[in-house]
Amino acid sequence: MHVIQGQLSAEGKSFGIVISRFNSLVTSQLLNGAIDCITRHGGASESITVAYVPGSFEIPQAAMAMAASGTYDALICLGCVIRGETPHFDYIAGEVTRGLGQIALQTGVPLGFGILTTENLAQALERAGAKGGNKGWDAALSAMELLQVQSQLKKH
Ligand code: INI
Repeated sequence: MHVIQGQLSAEGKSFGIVISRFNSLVTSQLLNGAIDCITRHGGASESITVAYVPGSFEIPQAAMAMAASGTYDALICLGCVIRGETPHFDYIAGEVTRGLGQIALQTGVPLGFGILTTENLAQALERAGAKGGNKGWDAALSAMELLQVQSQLKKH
């Protein structure tokens, strides 16, 4: 039996992080979580590049450029879309999710999805370093694990 499992290690790997400035109160905490996760798993802070974009709608465009550059072993995308009084939320949340899914499949670059989609600010803050954990940390860990799974699949 062959079992392929990703080691949780960031040693020697380079990471590209795309972060939205919109709702920066929340996204800055997601960024702290992602960086903390990478460095506590052996990654070097010099191997992390952070690209800021205006809002979540722009995240896929920057992520695509980073993925196409071939410079990064894995990408982590961080954003926060909070529901308002209009259908705007649904369009942005749908586009960023669809766009990042496409980039992940088309480029094969491991991509951690750290986009919060919440009903209100309290729910977002809960998931950005409070009782709901830190989804930036989780996205970094997922990208790292997938990167290691892919490298084992290539060797297998
Ligand atoms: N961008 C977000 O990241 N989160 C939001 O909640 C949000 N809302 O609600 O409007 C948001 N809008 C900006 C959007 O992502 C683009 O930056 C903007 O439309 C310019 O293209």
